[in-house]
Amino acid sequence: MSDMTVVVIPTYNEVENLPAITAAILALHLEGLEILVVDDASPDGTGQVADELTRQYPGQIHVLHRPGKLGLGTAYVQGFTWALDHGADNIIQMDADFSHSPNYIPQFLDLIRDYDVVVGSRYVRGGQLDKRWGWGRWFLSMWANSIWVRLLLGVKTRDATAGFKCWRRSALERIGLQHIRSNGYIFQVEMCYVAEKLGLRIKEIPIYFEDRHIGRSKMTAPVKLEAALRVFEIRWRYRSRQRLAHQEEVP
Ligand SMILES: Nc1nc2c(ncn2[C@@H]2O[C@H](COP(=O)(O)OP(=O)(O)OP(=O)(O)O)[C@@H](O)[C@H]2O)c(=O)[nH]1
Ligand SMILES: [Mg+2]
Repeated sequence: MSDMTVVVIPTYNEVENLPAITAAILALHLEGLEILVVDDASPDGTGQVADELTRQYPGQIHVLHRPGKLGLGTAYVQGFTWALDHGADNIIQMDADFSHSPNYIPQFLDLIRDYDVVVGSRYVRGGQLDKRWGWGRWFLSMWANSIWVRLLLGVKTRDATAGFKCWRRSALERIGLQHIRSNGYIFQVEMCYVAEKLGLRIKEIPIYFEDRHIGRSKMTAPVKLEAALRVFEIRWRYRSRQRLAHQEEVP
């Protein structure tokens, strides 16, 4: 029997992107692959469109509705937990806005046989940011990853803020999602940090990160600033290795 994979897509106001991204994923025709949409009562009606998709592709597309914008971190924790309960062997996380091309999914699934986490990375050799990015935006993103997160937390992963990843089931079980506290965009950093501390085998592969074509970014300046400051919170929370001890217990 082939492995089962769940692709978790959190959405907030992605009404135009959702049908297209789910179609592109299903067009890969990967056996045992299902999609879970986690929608936060998007005012633009993404949730209803997701419901229609579940009827159109029964058993292939699923949706979790949450009552309001509760944040990216808890959307992932809930989505991952659902995927584990559903029996997934591999769990992929990606955005709805086509920044994460579904075309990398087969490569992720190939590599996850030998690694615990595969990361779609903008900052390894061959990785690329959208050509339309000005140098200011490029510099800020590069700085956030290479200097801020890597220096403050000592992570080795080049793209510590990456949102395009594939997790092996056992990796998420080891991490213990109930221990993850970060909500918002810093969730990615906490997961990366804990994965490294637990000694999980991480593989970064280069991706071309394309800007969203449709819809609006939720990544505003105050959101970026908050994420930058939350790095200190992670550092504080994991100041002693005690914090990770329960995750290291061998059952
Ligand atoms: N369920 C849920 N999804 C969210 C929330 N915030 C963002 N998302 C989704 O998470 C993904 C990433 O969000 P984006 O707004 O694209 O943020 P980003 O990719 O960091 O920023 P840009 O690429 O500049 O647009 C998208 O699929 C969003 O719809 C949230 O609070 N709840
Ligand atoms: Mg995006």
